[in-house]
Amino acid sequence: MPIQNENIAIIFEEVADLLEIEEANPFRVRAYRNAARTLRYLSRDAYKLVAAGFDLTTLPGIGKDLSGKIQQIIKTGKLDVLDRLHKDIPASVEELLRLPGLGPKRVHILFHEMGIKDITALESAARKEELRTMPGFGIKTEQRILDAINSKKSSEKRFLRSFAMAHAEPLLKYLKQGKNIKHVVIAGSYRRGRESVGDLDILITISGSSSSSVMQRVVDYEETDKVISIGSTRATVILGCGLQVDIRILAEQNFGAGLHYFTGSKTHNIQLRKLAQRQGLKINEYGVFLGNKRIAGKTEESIFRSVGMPYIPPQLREGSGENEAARNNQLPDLIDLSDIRGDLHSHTIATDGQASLKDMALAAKKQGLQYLAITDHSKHLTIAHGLGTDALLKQIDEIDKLNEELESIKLLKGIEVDILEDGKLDLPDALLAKLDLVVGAIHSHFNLSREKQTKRIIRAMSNDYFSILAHPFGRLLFEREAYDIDLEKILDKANELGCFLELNSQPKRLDLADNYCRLAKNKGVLISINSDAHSQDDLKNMMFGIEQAKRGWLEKGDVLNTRPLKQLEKLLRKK
Ligand code: DGT
Ligand code: CA
Ligand code: CA
Repeated sequence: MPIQNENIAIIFEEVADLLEIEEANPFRVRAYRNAARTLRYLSRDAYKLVAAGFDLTTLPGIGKDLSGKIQQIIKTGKLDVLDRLHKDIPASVEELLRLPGLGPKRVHILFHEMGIKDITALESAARKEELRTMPGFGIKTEQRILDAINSKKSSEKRFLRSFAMAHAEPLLKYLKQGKNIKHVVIAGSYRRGRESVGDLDILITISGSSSSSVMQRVVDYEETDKVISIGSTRATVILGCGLQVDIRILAEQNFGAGLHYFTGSKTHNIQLRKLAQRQGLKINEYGVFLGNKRIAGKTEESIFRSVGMPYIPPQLREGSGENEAARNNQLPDLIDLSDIRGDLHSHTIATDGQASLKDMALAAKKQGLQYLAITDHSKHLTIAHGLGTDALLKQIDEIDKLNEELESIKLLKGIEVDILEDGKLDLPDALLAKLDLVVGAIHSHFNLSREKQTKRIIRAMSNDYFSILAHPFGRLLFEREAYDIDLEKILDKANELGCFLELNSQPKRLDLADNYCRLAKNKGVLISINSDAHSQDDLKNMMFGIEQAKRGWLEKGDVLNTRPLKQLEKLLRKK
């Protein structure tokens, strides 16, 4: 994709910042900043102007030198002067610029006069009260820097979606009970269904004008631990669990525009704003404007409609093609929890689960499922008391018997079999042949090379009885990195062999990740969204998997376990 004006502007601003740290000629610094501004306000793409032979020096603030630099960026994506500056100034020094209160002048002093190269050094200097005596600093600035470092630290902390949900939903309920409160919605990454959130962004509309009583309600909430800031329409608090909550009160007529703006993502918003600009429209958090006339903003639908688009579900709003798809009427018809017919990965007390076969079956029936596959661990996974041949044969019998008495739910006989280091499966083929499906998983040797790990999985999938590759990357959010595999190769092989990949719905796993779901979809490999339940309650994990699947653009047809039992059995037998 050709470079956008915004990106050229960002490069110029970075050059200006770095030059200022180097105490370059102020006129030179200003020239870059002016050029950045010109590019931002330019209504046409610079790369198109250049391609058409347009003379950039006719633009305000662009001389011969800068025109040449713009052309270099368009041509190569790089800029010599920036490369040189990067050699002299470490990235960790540049990062200091992003702390509120620190501009290039102060960073110059920190870097060149105090030898401070990163945030850690800065924090320690501030704690030792060494900053306050430097020119342009003082006690107040020193304190502000410490505050900024603290808030940066806490803002970098992210929380699992499931954790955020456990604290967000009660707060939402509490707020809704307040009188005068009309709408309460959680926007931001939470609404976009992300697997983790940095903070919660809550939007409220009220009847009447008593915003202060609403803010008081937030402060009075029993889980509110600390009030960071509070105003008439905005408040930021920290809950006892550590989650930060940003609360904004919006005017009813702007609700759609505000909801859209604060749902983000930022990238989506910027793209949509640009698209609107080309139609002569301006979008901001208060609405869509044609000149001074507001033409949309009460609902989100009205925002999209005003730029000629259907409604884009929040889970797609990442600036990864959804705006184009919407314009061409090619948005996916996203899968919904109600499309799920069964669950193909679950455990019982026979291994590390907490419920019996029957209890799991009844719980699945209660969830409205038609089938539930029991896939306990195999013997290699000793910490989970994995099943050997005899124990599995016994379970097979039990399931057959139980199925005779169960109504409107069928248990499928399965196993979560370990994929051994060499790619062989942990149980003999003759035994696997007796099952309805085989879910294969890696639980050891995470550190093999990409090539070896990929080969290992492909060898496992090539087994005649292998059905589904469980949690393909083995990642645990905030705990364990994914192992290294060539997913494209694995998907191609899965296609060839008639295997499926899992989207494991455990909130810590959510593996496959959204972008990989999308890749699987594009390759035509069906995904099985599984709860990996270890208890009756865990069956509800499915909802987390569904959010991730939506973020991966999956439709009903892309998902294996949306099939009714008969069709599923056919697909499993195909192999
Ligand atoms: P998080 O909290 O890190 O998980 O991610 P978000 O997406 O919830 O980000 P957050 O809380 O900083 O802001 C919420 C939304 O507000 C974000 O998705 C888009 C919007 N927003 C915030 N700052 C800006 C901005 O500077 N420009 C634009 N266009 N939108 C912004
Ligand atoms: Ca947020
Ligand atoms: Ca926020």
